Formats: sequence, structure tokens, C-alpha cells
Amino acid sequence: MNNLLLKLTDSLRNTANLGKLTGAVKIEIDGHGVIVADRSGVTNDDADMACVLQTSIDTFQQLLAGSLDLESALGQGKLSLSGDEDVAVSLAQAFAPVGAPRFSSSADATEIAQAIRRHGAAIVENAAPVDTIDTIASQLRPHFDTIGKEPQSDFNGYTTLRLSEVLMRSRASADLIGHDLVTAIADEILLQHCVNYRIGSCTGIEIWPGESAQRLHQDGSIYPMNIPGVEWQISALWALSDFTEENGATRLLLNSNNKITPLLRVEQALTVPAEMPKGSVLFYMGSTYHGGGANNAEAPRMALVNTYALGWLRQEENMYLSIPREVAKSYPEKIQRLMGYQSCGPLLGYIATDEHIGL
Ligand SMILES: O=C(O)CCC(=O)C(=O)O
Ligand SMILES: [Fe+2]
Repeated sequence: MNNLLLKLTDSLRNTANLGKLTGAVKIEIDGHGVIVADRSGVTNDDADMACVLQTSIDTFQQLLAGSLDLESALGQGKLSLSGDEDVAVSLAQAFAPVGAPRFSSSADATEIAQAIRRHGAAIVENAAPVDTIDTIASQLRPHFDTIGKEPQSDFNGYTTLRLSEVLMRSRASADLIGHDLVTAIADEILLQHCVNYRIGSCTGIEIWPGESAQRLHQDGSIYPMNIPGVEWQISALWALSDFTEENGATRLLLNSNNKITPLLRVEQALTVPAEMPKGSVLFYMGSTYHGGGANNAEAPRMALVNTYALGWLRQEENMYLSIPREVAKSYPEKIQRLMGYQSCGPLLGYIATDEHIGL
């Protein structure tokens, strides 16, 4: 048996979360031999197995390193699968991180963006002062209480309050919407495909006890097509209260972003909760499957989720109509631009009398 195979066998034993496996899987590595793994361990003893993967040494190394995920490898034809798909799905889970990658607020935007690209999501802990968060929560409170039930629906839930027109209801929300780390990360993800981007929507979401888990979905599916490698938008979801699994922390299907073929499985059991303290922000791609969690706690969970979309796309929320012009005018230029008071390039969205703002 060659040394490389032994090394990779060890690496699988030590790095993968084999407890996730629902059965035994045989991995045939071209020209090197086989690795057989199940919940109890890893061997190189060849035997018939219900689930067989066949791949190259390069691809297997990338899977182990986390730089490629199993479903992408399958979609790209770098791996073939026969037999029990459920076991293959559980192996994909064994390679996925146990939770969303986490960073401190001093982390580098490029590094955070890299983690978001790789795993579909990342959390930056304590990215805003608790005072700012409490101010926003108290500015939104009366609106949640008066009109928060209006958007209730099968998708939004019936024990959840929601608000749009956020910049009109909470001046302090601008601190999060225009937060420098958020826009630095949005720059990294979006500016590959546009000269500038805008807010898609800003939504306050308060999940009350008794709410069940929201259907898993991709926020980017408001745009009716996909281009492989292009994200239409990124979401920054702020915890305005502590997020715990029990109180409805957002559920994430890690590694579900940017797939060229449909995922093998999209189900709640495969998701992880974005647990984070108040003032933290969760980033996820427009293509990342996620949903609000079930709230089984005693108190509500509050979030502000802001999306940032390529500048040549229509905005999800019509900011020109939802935020009165006088209110828009009162914000700093960075926020005005994010609201849409700028053109994308010289022509798209231009007005005759002003080069960008029109306010
Ligand atoms: O509230 C949450 O945690 C997520 C909500 C969400 O994803 C949505 O409504 O699109
Ligand atoms: Fe969503």
C-alpha cells in the first residue's frame, strides 16, 4: 500500500466528523487503492459497500482540506457515486465544518469573504456595540407591535413579526446597513460582477416562542436564473438579541452555495444553527440555503437582515418609494448610495441633472 494512501486515510480519520456517517462508504481513489469509512473508523480493507465513491487523489485531497465539497465535486464530474445516496450525503456532512466559520470583529474582510465563499456563511462576533443594537431594537419596537403582523404568511410564519422601510423607522439602523466591515465584505463578494451594489432589502424579523422552523430557501432565488460563479447578493443578518439554537437562531445548510447541479438533499436535519451573541452578524450568500429557526424558548429573538445586491439588478425593496425622499436626503452619502441614489456605471439608472445622487 502506498504512503500517500496511508496518509490520506489518517487524515480522513483525524479531520472528518465520522460520527455523521449513516452507513459505510467505500472511496476508490484512482491508481492508489480504497478507503472504507463508517462511524466506527477507517480502514483500507476492500469489501463490497452499499455506497461507493470513485475519485482522483487530487479531488480527495481537496475534500479533506475543505477547499472542495463533495456535492460540488460530484457536480463538476470529479467524483462518481454509486449506491446509497443517503450515505454519500452523510459523508458530505462529515467533511463540512461543524458550525459556520467564526471571526472576531478585527478579522480581515478578505479572509472572512474567503470563508463565506467556501462554506456559504460566516459569523463575525460582536461586530457592533450593544448600545447601537439596543437603540435599533427600541426604535423598531413600536413598529413591530403595530404593523409587524401584516406580512405574516406561510413563508414568513404566523408567530413572527416583520418590518420593512427600516431606514424610515430606525435612524440607528444606518450604522449597521453602512457598517464598514459589512461593505468591505460585500465589496469582496460583489464587485467582481458590478461597479457598485445597492441594498436589496432591509427587514426586521422577530421570531416569537412557538414559531416553527421556516422553509429552507435561497434569498437569491428572487432573481429567476443562475449564472455559475456569480452571486446576485449577500445577506448580513444582525443579531439584535442573543441567538441560540433554542430561540430560533438562523439555520444554515453549510456548503450549499454556488452549486452547478442541484444539491443531493436540502433538509433541516442537515442544517446548523447560527448561534451568536447580540451585536454579531451572520453573512450568507444569496445561494446559501437557510431559514429562520423554530423558537422553543420563552422570549422572542430579533434580527435585522440587510441584503446587498449587484448594482445592475432591480432592488428587492423599492427604496425610492419606501423611504421618503426627505428621509433619504438626511442620511450620509454612503447610505444614500446604498439606497440606490447612484447609477451603475455612467448610464444604468442615470438622471439628467446630477451625476449620481439626484437628491
Ligand atoms: O429570521 C431568520 O433567521 C431568517 C429569515 C429569512 O431567511 C428570510 O425570511 O428570508
Ligand atoms: Fe432568507
